[in-house]
Amino acid sequence: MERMALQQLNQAMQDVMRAARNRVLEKMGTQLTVAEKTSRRDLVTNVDRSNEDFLVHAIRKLDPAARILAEEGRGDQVTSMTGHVWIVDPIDGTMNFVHQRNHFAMMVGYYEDGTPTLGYIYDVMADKLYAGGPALGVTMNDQVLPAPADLDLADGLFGASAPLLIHDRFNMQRVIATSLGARILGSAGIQISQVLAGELVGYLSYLRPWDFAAGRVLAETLGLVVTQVDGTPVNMLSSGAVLVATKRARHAVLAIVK
Ligand code: 2AM
Ligand code: CA
Repeated sequence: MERMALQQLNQAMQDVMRAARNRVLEKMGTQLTVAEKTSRRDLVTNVDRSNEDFLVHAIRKLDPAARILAEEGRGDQVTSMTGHVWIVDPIDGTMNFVHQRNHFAMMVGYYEDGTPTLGYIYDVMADKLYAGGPALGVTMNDQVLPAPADLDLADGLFGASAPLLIHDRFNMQRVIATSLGARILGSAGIQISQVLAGELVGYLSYLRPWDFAAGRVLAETLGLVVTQVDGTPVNMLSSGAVLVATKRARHAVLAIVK
């Protein structure tokens, strides 16, 4: 897509994200319907579903060529990254949404023939919208977001997921012991946005495509790196342990992980 067209699409998508936020805030005042998916820790609510419907409908209107991979299944069967692929997580951190009414995000990533092109992470309660892509740069609420400093693991806080840390998967406890400390929030989107903002030097978690599709676009635009925990490239159509980090922190983490 041409730069002008991308700029217009980026503006329109930010409007869509803001409209989605307003709808979610309205629905938060009403009774939630909560269901378990694969376990009692894997939840979906009526708001996840209706927000996904809203986002999928809005994306199809903006981009008739869109093929949409969406967490709650409102999109398409996407089995290749060819063409215009949109990856949607309507509520990231649903456990937080249900129990805290805080610390959850909505996320959309757009890939053209597999190339990271546009990304959106909206921290709903903090009202912080991270948006952009390689051709446009990254903004937070329309202000240019500078690239974070390339800090080493030893010089910053590290975002973890509780299961990886508790079970010491990949030598996570050593990673944390090397950093200035662990921060665990329960939302991949919000923790990745903290890496974008330079508040964390990295984040490592077992993630599904919609958990990191938007974050990958934004992180790579800011000179951060997104890889699998073994250092190999991520695949946008499969789940895995994904590291988002500064270049120096990535180097340190990959030397520690097993
Ligand atoms: P979700 O709320 O969209 O499901 C919580 O630990 C973080 O990990 C959230 O970003 C959550 O996204 C995601 N998550 C929850 N269960 C997961 C699973 N089984 N595999 C991968 N990511 C998961
Ligand atoms: Ca979700």
